[in-house]
Amino acid sequence: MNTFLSRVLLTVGIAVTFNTSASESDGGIPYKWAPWKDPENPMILKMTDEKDVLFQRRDQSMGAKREPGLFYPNRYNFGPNWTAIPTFLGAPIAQTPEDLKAAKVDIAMFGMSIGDQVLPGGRFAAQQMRSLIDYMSYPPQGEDQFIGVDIGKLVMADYGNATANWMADNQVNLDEVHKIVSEILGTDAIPVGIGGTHIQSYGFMTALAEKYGPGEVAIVHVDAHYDAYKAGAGRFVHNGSFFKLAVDSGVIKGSDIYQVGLRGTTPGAYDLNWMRENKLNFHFQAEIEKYGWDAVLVKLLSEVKGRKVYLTFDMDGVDPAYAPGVGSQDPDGLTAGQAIQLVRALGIQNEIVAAEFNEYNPLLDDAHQTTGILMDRLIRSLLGGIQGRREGITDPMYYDPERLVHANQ
Ligand SMILES: [Mn+2]
Repeated sequence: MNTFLSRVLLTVGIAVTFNTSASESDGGIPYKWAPWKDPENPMILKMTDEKDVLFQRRDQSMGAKREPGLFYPNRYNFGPNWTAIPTFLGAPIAQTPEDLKAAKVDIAMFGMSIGDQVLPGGRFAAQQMRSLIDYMSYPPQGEDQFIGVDIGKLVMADYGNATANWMADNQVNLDEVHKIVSEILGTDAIPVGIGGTHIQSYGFMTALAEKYGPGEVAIVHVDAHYDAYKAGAGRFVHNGSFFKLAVDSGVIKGSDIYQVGLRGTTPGAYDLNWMRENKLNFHFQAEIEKYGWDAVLVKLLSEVKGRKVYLTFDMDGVDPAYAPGVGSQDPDGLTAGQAIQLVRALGIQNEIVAAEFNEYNPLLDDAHQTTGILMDRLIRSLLGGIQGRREGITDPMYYDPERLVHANQ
């Protein structure tokens, strides 16, 4: 149906509904003045149908004809973001699964413009990550300075954004997240989601459950928050409740969840009991303080050893001293170094099947974009670990000997 026709029908539909609605009101605004909530109104906008412009995908045949493969938008081989049309890590662009397959892409990065945070701004994170004012963010190259592995050997692509609707109840964006993650999983590439807020993890989990079956993928969850709060805000799932719905609806098992960095004012006794009953593997900041980071890291790595891993990394898991630009800050937390070590170690030890870095709020970052640059380095460290594993490194605590001893020692 074309847009004009749907607009006409929408108008007619609303007009008809004004006269035929069986019930008049739910006690709030009368339905005749609130077509969006009349349960019998056939013209209620469904966010995924063509009446909603924010979900209409572009007709790709509008572009120039080209063979499937990567598209390099920039004139120069080399240069930081501000010299270029910005993409994630300066990577070339892929638009379709055929592009990913033709170029044998290893890492398909994509952005999310979802924006439901306590302090909103995550919707801007993907674009900010493409255009950090950071001398290092030139095209994907450069050795990981801990393990001496060149991440430029991975074939990377910027796969565009997975969500367009920034105004809606963010549940409606989850279909798009699911579709894009599924598209990428259908190739040999690893989906790496960048930006947005934590609700999107639900779309990752449903796509992974569809591909691998529930229970096959371990979820490593770095966060100050446990994110298994009950439904609320008129939603089944929001950025603090997605694990609860995922477990309750059978998308994952509670025992698939491995949490690191929990602290602050939640969970309460009821939810902590739910976490225990559902066998979540949690590592509170209390455990890190009591036993030390090294011990908890070793424990976590042994718990997930041998499993496929989906990493969902909330930037507020890191101490706000290192990551001030987040949607819901909590004092204390992982240091930047601990976070970098964790993602690198996971990349080496485990088969990473998906990853996602969220809750970065660039509006609250400092002038030097400290949080954004840390998120960039976390992504690079994960990729370093993944490439290290491909090159035969097996010890998650491996260090490049060249970087441990200098010539005069
Ligand atoms: Mn959080």
